[in-house]
Amino acid sequence: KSFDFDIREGQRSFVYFEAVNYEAKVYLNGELLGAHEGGFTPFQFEVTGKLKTKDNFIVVKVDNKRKKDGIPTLNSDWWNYGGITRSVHVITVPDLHISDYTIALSKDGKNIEGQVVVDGKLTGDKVFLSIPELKKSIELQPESNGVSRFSFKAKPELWSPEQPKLYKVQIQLGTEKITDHIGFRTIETEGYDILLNGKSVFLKGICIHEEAPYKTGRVTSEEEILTLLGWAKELGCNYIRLAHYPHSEKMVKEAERLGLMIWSEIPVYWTVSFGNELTYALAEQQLEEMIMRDKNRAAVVLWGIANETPLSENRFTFLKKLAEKARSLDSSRLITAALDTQSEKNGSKLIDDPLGDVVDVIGINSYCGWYYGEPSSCSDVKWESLYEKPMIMSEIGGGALAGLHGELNERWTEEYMDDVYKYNLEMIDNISFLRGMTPWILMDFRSARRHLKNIQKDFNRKGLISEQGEKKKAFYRLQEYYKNKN
Ligand code: GCB
Repeated sequence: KSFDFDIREGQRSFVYFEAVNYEAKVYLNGELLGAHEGGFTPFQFEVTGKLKTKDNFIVVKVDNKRKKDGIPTLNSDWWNYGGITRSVHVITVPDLHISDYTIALSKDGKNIEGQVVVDGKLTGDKVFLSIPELKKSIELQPESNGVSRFSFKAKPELWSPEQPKLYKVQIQLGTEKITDHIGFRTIETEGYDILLNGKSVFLKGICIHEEAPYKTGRVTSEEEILTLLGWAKELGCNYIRLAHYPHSEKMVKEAERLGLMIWSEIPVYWTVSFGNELTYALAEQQLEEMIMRDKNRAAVVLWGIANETPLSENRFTFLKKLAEKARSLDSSRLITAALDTQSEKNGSKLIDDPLGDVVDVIGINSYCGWYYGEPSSCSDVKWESLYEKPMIMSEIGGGALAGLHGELNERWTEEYMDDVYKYNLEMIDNISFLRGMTPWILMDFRSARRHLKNIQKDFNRKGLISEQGEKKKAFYRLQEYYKNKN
């Protein structure tokens, strides 16, 4: 659809894409603006001086071909919807404008600190930052590179799942005024504990794919977001794992408003080309775009850098570098990865993946009762770890077709799946260093790998809820468990 544009002196304009999966080439009025690779994070191109007053056309050539050296790679257990999957915006700002800001509570919890970055020619211009509710208002003088840092004493009411307090923050530069709603909290680990605002917390979570309830396809509306997050709240969650790629900004913001802590990850999934430098560069770019987008979201407590990546030297080098990059971009959050490699020691599972040394929190995916063992054997599975770090069970679970009932030993029935949960929850209670969990998964989701006739019908059936909103038995078991869990 063509659009008109009001061209004004002293303004710059950008075309901003929330997400295009997977490769995008963007043209404005027949001229190539640029290209982008990576399906779940935002990017923009400047169009100042290129827009006409009438009949502008933006054309996006999208290629969703799977690539061996891409992130993700050829193989994934989700339907990788292609195309322009999120909104596109034309943004206009003054020549001199605020291009970035980071605002957070300091690690010791005593100050609010951060920086505002301005872009454009400075002639003594000042930036004003205010948090009206805290009666705080400061004036900043950007340095010649446009950056102004600040730190001031403050005692805000802290953001937490019980009290997801957000403060209105305003930043002003000339006539430009930006308003955000920001929460303040600290997150750290101490031994086996995860400390939110200095207190040990157990992350009661669930994994979520960005799959729309009822209609399937990608989540596009606020209503769909609220349905998914509403179910997570109903389950008793204080935490969610947004699998296996960055979800929309709206999803993150709504979760924050509802008091759900977040694990957000990039699709370094299974066997990507760990030996390929270009693949590394792609992963790093997605990591950076994810962090840049959500660094002001208090709800995000964990950056996930990988999921179920088989052991190799190349993989270790790749992921170690990625973790270092994440820390250099954002030293305030915890780094994690979902691991599925461990040894057996005296009948116990021993977490000894070398990546355990690199991450702050160890995620473990383990499908006892589904991919190995009888459900009833799971309560006897014991876990040990080489690392004195918190562990999160980042995936456990089993599948069922909603409405299919039968004996406990009949796969795909709600009873079987419920039994998987029953014994896995007993196993979980025996792991002294476990500080959180996100069973797999909130809702059934489409996958090109799941063809079992009459059961899967191209859906992964490990959802606690079907894609038509029917809750399975295991939903209520986990709900009961979370109700009694501190
Ligand atoms: C896993 C993967 C997840 C799959 C799930 C399954 O371990 O991390 O993406 O969908 O198992 O259902 O097999």
